[in-house]
Amino acid sequence: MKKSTSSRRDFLFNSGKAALAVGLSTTIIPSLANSINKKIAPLANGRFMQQPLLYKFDALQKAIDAQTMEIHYTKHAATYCKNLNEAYIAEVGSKNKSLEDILHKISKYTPKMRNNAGGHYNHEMFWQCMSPNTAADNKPTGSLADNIIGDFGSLDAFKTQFADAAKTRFGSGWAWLIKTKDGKLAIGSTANQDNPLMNIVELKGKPLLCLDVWEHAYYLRYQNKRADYITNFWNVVDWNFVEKKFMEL
Ligand code: MN3
Repeated sequence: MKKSTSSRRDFLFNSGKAALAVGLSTTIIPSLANSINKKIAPLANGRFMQQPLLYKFDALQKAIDAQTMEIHYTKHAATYCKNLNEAYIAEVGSKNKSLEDILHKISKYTPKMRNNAGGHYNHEMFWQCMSPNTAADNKPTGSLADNIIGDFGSLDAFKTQFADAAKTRFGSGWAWLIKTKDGKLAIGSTANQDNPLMNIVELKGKPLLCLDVWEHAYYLRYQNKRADYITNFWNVVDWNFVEKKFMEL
């Protein structure tokens, strides 16, 4: 089911104009790397779009197979984006609201907005939390590492707690590392496409790292073994991205 480079290029061409100007045949798209931390804002006509992936579908095989990545990005995530745009037109109309603004006040909106605003935000973040260019002993560094050890005791304790949150989320949802209002790190999970920016969830804070534990994210390769998927996720976590999110105000 692996698509050729040209059909992937066609997909990206059709998915939005921002994809056009950059070199899609390269694994990394440097011009987009700088936009990672920018807010996901609606286009002038009220439409959101998926960011092009910063790597190829088969680039994360240390954790996720190419077919899963392709279906996940081009079907599941694309549908959340499309449905978010429909909800935005119906519920926000011509006003200019960022995705974050909507998520912070999600209780004012319909379940369609909740599911798809969350779905779009979560997937856009998930792709950025992973990188094919990780070392064999992939781990956090710098002040992020210091804070992980300070707040969880050790890196292993942190990983165990995160894995437990991901494993014990019943049904579909996400595991998160967040920064709370008082600057501490915290771990938890949310159901379905909810996320820590929403005013209706228990786990509130700034998302730093997320893991999709919907079956569509791992079932082709791992079937019922969600724990193995979580273990391999550590191989591809982009700790530089997580640290940037942590350092942001
Ligand atoms: Mn998903």
